[in-house]
Amino acid sequence: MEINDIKHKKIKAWVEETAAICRPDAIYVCDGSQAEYDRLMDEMIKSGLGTPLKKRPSSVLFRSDPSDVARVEDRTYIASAKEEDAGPTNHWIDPNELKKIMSGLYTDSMKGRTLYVIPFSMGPIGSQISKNGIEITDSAYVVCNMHIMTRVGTKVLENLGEDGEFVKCLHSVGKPLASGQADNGTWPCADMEHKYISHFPEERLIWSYGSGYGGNALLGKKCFALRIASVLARDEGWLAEHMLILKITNPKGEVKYITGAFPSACGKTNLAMLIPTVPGWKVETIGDDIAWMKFGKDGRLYAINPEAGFFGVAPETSDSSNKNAMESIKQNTIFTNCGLSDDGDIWWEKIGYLPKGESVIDWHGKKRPAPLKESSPKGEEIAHPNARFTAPAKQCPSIASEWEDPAGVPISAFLFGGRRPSTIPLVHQSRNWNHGVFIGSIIGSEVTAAVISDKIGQVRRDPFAMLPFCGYHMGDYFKHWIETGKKTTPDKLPKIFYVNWFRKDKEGNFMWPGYKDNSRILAWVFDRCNEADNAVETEIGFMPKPGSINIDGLDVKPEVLKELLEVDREGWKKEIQDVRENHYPKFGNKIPKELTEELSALEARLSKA
Ligand code: O2Y
Ligand code: MN
Repeated sequence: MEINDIKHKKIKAWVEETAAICRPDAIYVCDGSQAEYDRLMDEMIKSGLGTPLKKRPSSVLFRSDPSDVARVEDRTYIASAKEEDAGPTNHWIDPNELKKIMSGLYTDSMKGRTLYVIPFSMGPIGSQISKNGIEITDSAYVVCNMHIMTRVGTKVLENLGEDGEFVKCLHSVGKPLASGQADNGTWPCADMEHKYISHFPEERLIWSYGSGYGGNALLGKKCFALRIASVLARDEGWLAEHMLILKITNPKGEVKYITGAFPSACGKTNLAMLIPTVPGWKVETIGDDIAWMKFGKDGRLYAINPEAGFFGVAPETSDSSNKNAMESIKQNTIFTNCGLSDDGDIWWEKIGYLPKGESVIDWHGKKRPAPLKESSPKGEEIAHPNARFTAPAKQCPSIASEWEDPAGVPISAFLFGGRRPSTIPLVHQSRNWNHGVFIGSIIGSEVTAAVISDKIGQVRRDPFAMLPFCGYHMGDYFKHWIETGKKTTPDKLPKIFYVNWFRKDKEGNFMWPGYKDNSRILAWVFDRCNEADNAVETEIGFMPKPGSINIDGLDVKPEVLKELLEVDREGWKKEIQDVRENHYPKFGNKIPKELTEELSALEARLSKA
């Protein structure tokens, strides 16, 4: 498609304006077809950037530059008009100053490259909950990833018509080519100090420069679907959350949908694709990372997964940790920064088997002897620890038939979790909505020796798992959650649960098996949503009645389960002190009074007991 085929005047004008600054050699408007995807992939393979995988049909491996392997939080900005609106947990720069710096960088930045226009929809096209975006990029790798992660092409332009609303997403890898110069198979990107991942919330605008990787470059995901969408959600009265979405069916055939927010490294993708061990129950996937939720006419919250694919962490994904993910990546998958084995397949640490053959090529592109162990010392990994697969969600065996329902699915429960070796029990339910918002506001994970830090043992709080993704002041975000609870009757609101799969005993061993057996907790949550008589009221909320968690066939002793489900009063008192002295003060006077009231009420209940 050509630029003159664009009927939407504002889109056409924006593309022309951008091209006049970035000066690409060519402009191409993506139609979203398979032929387009195949052509761009072929070009990247011919140029030496992509390596086709003999063992996986239509799948290609890419290796990025070592400076470009993950989201760059230090270079991520919320350039709101007022600094106060970005809040203390975001990097703020004056939008005019930032635009000046970045306009300089964008000038001539696409020379020698093609400017691709990607019309995309976050969510099923035409859904009342979905939103459109246009990403301008000079990276074919980004175009192919966007094909998988979003709905791309002519059908989106048709949906936009002549004046539909869209979010402007501008991306350049920041590596212009001189005449006759080529990348020669190397990953184009700019130096770290020139990478900028910038958000202008008032203009619903994203400018990304210098990185071609993941969340920095696939602008529909973290930049749009969370940072900009969280602002839209606040202004329009809905929720844009960093949450997976699950469908659960009980042995009677009754269905419920739940969402869940977890900080990173808590097994969110594994939970999203869980194969239950509890007999008669079925768990299916609607989404693994992001949920957009709006109230329906019936007063319930309906969720869609705004994405169409998974951008999952590869290392440690195996048939035993996540069989459904392994099935999802058998074909039509883009792999980035994985190892390559002699038989032409990808390989990564803890994939569940050793690579075939005598050598492997690591993520740097270096040939090495095939490993004899499934794990590698830190810094010597064959696959980068943040190596990724990009796979179509429809390839997941556990994908629910209604995952693309434009109406969304009605949500019965929210799960909040974290990696907490002590204090937080296996599961408890909030007393009410505001208490649940309080729980969401304090979640986080304990810093372990796996990270070099002087904060070992301290809780790194990640409210609602949104710390790097909230596009405005987190105190205002808490307020938005409190206000959301007033929009319908309490019976229609999702019930809120706090789960912790990561309790450890005195010897440092995990007390709960986790993974598939988390289905036993999901079953209890499900029954709670039916007001089952399976809970007791405690100071911290509702907890499972003895015998109400099914542990048949599980190697967990009843006394261990009892300990997992006890209220650790001393631990909670320390928790309250940390929230009061260290966590909430970060948000200044923006902390809603409802949350400090919840904190005091919890303290009072614990001191009475
Ligand atoms: O490193 C990146 O660019 C990807 S980050 C990511 C990808 C998929 C799902 N979640 C995340 C995250 O950081 O939460
Ligand atoms: Mn995520």
